[in-house]
Amino acid sequence: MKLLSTLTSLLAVMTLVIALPPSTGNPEAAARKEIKDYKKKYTKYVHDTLKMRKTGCTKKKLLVRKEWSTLSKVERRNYINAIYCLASKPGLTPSSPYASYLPGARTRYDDFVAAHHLQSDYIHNDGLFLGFHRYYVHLYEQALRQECGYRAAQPYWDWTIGWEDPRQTAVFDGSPWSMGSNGVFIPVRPPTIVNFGAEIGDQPVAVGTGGGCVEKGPFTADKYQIHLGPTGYEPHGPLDGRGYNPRCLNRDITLEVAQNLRPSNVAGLLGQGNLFNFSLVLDAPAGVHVAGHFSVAGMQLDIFNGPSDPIFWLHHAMTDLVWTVWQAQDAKGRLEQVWGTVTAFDFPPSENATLDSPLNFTTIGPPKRLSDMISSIDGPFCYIYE
Ligand SMILES: [Cu+2]
Repeated sequence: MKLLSTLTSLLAVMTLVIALPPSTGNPEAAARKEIKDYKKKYTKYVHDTLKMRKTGCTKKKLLVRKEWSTLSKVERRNYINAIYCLASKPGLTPSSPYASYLPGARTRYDDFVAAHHLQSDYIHNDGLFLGFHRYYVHLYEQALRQECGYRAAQPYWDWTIGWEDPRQTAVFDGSPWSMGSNGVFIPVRPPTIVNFGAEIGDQPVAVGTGGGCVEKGPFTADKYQIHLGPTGYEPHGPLDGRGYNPRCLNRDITLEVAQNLRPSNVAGLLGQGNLFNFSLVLDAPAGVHVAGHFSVAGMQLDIFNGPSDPIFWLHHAMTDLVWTVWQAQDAKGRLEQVWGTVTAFDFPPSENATLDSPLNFTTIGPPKRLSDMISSIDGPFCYIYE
């Protein structure tokens, strides 16, 4: 009898152990669960808000932005082909007032790089950053759809998948259905000197696992060329990176930096209580926005011309995802929050950002105000992250 009851309680303990979530003792698994809960609340918020809507952004009209690895091979090729299309069309910049300042911008794709280049000092490390980049990704998604026959939504790169080694992921594995591989490994080379701007100055960054032209997949030198830059790292291209400089796309996947893309970094970010703290954590040197760019490196080290690498759009869709999910945790309190000024690191010192602050999209879209950018399901926007 005693043995039986001991056995029973032993079994009960074992069941308890087995029933415990696998996250116990594993901070990254626990963080994944936290992110999932934040996303659940976001999805519910969107569906509850759109439930009664008859006009504007309705449930029917929602564009569903999906993670790259969840797309079928056909869906991924459709997206890649639309990028080729945009990169093969003549741009508007050569016949615009910006032509003499940015003579290197030739294609429709270059128009998007040029718009970012021209606005760079006003839309990074400040109160306009999130709003500008939300519309910027939207305009790109719209161009793919309206000018290149793409039917789906802008995909995103979930950084937390394969942060241990991004080279092994569906995004970077170099297959025809990836966003292209790492750059060719160049073993002996000095670290790249990045121009971080007035606040930080010029700094070397760690050498990664690539360094040369993208080696495999859809964006190798024979299939894809970039034209502008470098402007944000040494040595600069002609005319400070504004001249025509056709060349291969370069990458240098850096595993030390990808360490900052783990689930606990994202969960910590989503747990911030106000937009000021959220923005500081997002954009800290070890924050996920910087880490997304700097773990890919190559052209992702060039703050002016970073959109030259098509991975930029998947990274910024994910950056927008975290902002969107964060906003939805307390829509009433968070949608209208504004912080900071309208110049990068407030240099030169500028006025505070407000909901009336203007945003300029040069040749790719009409001017907007920050207030137009705060909701992903109002104004020009109607999308949901799956
Ligand atoms: Cu940017």
